[in-house]
Amino acid sequence: NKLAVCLGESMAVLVPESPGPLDEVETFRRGIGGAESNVARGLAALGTRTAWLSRVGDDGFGRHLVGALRADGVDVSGVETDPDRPTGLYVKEIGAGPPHDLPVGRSRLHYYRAGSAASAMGPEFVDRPAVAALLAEADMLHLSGITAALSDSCLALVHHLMIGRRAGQVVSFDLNWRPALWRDYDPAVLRPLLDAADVVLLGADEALAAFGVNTPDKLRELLPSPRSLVIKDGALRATTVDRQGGCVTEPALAVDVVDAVGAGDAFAAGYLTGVLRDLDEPRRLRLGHLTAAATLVVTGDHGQPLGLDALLDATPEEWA
Ligand code: KDG
Repeated sequence: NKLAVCLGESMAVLVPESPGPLDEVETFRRGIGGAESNVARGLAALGTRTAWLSRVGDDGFGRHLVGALRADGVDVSGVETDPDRPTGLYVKEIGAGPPHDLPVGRSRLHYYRAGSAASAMGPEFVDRPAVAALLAEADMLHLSGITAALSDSCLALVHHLMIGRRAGQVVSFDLNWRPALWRDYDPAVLRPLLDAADVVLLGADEALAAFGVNTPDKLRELLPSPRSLVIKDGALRATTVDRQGGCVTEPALAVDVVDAVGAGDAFAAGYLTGVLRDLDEPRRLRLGHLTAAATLVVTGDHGQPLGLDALLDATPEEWA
C-alpha cells in the first residue's frame, strides 16, 4: 500500500449552527479545518495509507486535532507540539442569502492563526527523525500554497521539501489561493513552486485571481513542467491538461451545495487516490468529483463518503 504524506497547518474551526452574518450567530460547533489535513483525512477515508505532518500548540485544540486525525486512520507520528505557540483557529461564516452579503452555498473564512505553532515550521522541521522517516518512505507528498503563505520559514520549508524530494516521489501541489494570507507578501513566489510539482491542482477562478489566466493553454504556458495540471471549474467540471496540452474533462456532480469549503481538498483526496492507484485520467477526475460532492453537502470541511441514495441522485451537472 503506497504512502501519501500531507504537510500543512490544521486548525480548529468554529462552524456556526445557523447561516448568516457572524454579528448574529450565537452558537458554534467545533470542527476541524486545514486544507492539507482535510486531504489527509479524505485520503485515509478512501483507504490510502496517509500521514500528516505539522505542528500544533500544547492546548486542547491541538490535542483534539491530532486525536481526531489519528482516529480517522491518519499517521500523526510526525506532528510536533510547540510549547509556546497556539494551535491556529478559524471561524466559518455561512451564506444565508440576502440581506446577508454572502449567497447560500458560499462561505467566508475568518483566520485567527498569525503566530501559530504551524507557522513556525521551517526547513529544520524535516530533520526530526519521525518526519525524516515518513518523507523517506512517502510515495506521494502533498503540499499547498497555503503553507507557502504562512511565514518566510514555512515558504523555505516548502522549497526545501520540493528540492529534497526522493527520486520517484510524486509531488502534488494545490494552489489553494487564499488572498487574505497574501496581503503582505508577493504571490509570485508560488509560480516556481507549482511548476516544480508533478501534479498541480487549481481552481480556474483561483488561477485567474492569482496569475490573471485561467484557460488550459494559458495555464500550460505559465506552468510548463508539471505532468498534470488539474483545473477545477467550479461546480461544472474538472479538466486535466498533460504536457502536450491534451485535455481530459469530466463533468462535476449536481448537488445542493451547503458549504463549499473543503470541497477542493476532498476533490484532491479522490484525484490523488486515483493517481496512487494508477487509475486512468477520467476515473481520477470522477473519484475527485465524488469525494467533493460528499463535502459540498455538509457544513464541515470533510464529509462522509456519499451513501447509495446520494450517489444515485448526484447526476453529472450537464445532465441536470
Ligand atoms: O480548503 C479548506 C481550507 O481553506 C480550510 O480548511 C481552512 O486551511 C484552511 C485555510 O488555510 O484556508
